[in-house]
Amino acid sequence: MKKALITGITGQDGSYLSDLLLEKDYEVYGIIRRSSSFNTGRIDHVYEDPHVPNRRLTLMYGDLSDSGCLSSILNRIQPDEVYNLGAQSHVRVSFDTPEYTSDVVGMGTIRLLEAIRHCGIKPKFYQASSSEMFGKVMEVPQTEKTPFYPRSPYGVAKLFGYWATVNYREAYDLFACNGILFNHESPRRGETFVTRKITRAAARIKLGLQETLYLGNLDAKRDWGFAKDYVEAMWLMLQQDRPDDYVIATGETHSVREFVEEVFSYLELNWEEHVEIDPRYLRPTEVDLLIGDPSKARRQLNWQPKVTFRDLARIMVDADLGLAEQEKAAGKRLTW
Ligand code: NAP
Ligand code: F7E
Repeated sequence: MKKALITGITGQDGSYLSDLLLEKDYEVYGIIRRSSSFNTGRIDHVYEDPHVPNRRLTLMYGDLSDSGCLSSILNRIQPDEVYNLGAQSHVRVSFDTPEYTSDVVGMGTIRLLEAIRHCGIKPKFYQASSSEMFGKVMEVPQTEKTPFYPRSPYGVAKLFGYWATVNYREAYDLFACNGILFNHESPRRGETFVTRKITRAAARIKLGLQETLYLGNLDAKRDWGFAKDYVEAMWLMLQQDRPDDYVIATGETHSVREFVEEVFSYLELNWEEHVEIDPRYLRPTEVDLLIGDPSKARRQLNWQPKVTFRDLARIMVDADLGLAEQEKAAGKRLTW
C-alpha cells in the first residue's frame, strides 16, 4: 500500500486530494496546524462516511515554518509521495503579511525539500505552483515556457518554491514536479476567494438573508476550473516515468463580472441591484488576465478538465443554496 503525505490537507485541494488517494487505496498522512477553532471541516466527512476506510487517514500537527517537525514527520512516515499544498494562499492578504507569506510559501518549500533530502528515501514530490507566477503576463495563453512576472508577495514566494523544486530535481535527482495550476474552485473553496464569495452571497440574497455583495475589480479575467478535476492532475504527474512541470487550466478565460452575471442569472436575480464596489478589495498590483494552455498535460498526462465554466458556477450555487437554507432554518450563519 502506497503512503502519501499532504501539507495543507485541511484546505480545498488537500481535502479533494485525500478523497482521491483514499479511493486509490493509499495510506494518507496529513499535516495540520494547531488552531484555536476547528479547522478540519473539509475532511471530517472521511470519518463520518462508512464507505471510506478512515483508519487510513492520519493527521499530525506540524507547520511549514518548523523544519524540525517536517524532518521528524518525514523520517517517521517514509512516504512514497509528498504533496506540498500548504500555503498562506490568499493573494490580497499576502500584501498585508508579505514576510509571513514568503516564509510559509517560499521558505516552507525549501524546508520540506531539505527534510525529504535527508529522510533516507526518495519520495516523489509535488509542488503546488500557481498561475500567479505569470502575473503581468508576457504571453497569451500562458504555457510552461512563458516567462514569469509575479505581481504580489504570494506570486513572488510561489516563484521561489517553483525554482527550488526545479533545482532540487536537477541537483539531487529528486522526482519533483511543479503543477502550475490556474484558479480552481468548488463548494469547498474558502469564502474570501471571489467565486465562493459570489456564490455564497448570491444564495443568501436569494433566500432573503443578505441584501448586498461588496466586490473589488470586476474586470479581472481568470481561467477557472473545478478543484476535483485539478487534484487528479497532481496525482497523474507523480505517476509518470519522468518528473516534469505542467500547466493545468481549462484554456478559457472569463471576467469576475461574467462570473457574477452567470451566478445571479441562474438564481433569476439582477446582479446590478445587489453588487457594490468596495475599494478595500482592490490590490496594489493586479493580475489582469490569466488564460492557460493545458495542451502538454493533455498530451503527456492524458488529463483534461471535465467541468465547464457554467457548470462550475451552478455546482457552487447549488451547494451554497443548500447551506443558506440550513442557515435560514438555524437562524444563524454557518460554514459548510
Ligand atoms: P487553501 O484552501 O487556502 O488551503 C491552504 C492549506 O494550507 C490549509 O490546509 C492551511 O491550513 C494550510 N496552511 C496554511 N499555512 C500553513 C503553514 N504555515 N503550515 C502548514 N500548512 C499551512 O488553498 P487551496 O486552494 O487548497 O490551494 C492548495 C495549494 O495550491 C496552495 O499552496 C495554493 O497556494 C496553491 N494553489 C491554489 C490554486 C487555487 O486556485 N486554489 C491555484 C494554484 C495554486 P488551515 O486550514 O489551518 O488554514
Ligand atoms: O481573486 C478579483 C481579484 O482572490 C480573483 C488563489 O487560489 O488563484 C487564487 O488567487 C480575482 C482577482 O483569486 C474581489 O482582484 C474582485 O483579480 O479569487 P481570488 P486569485 O487572486 O486569482 C491563484 C491561482 C492562486 O494561486 C491563489 O492561491 O477577483 N476580485 N473582487 C476579488 N477577489 C477577492 N478575493 N475578493 C473580492 O471581493
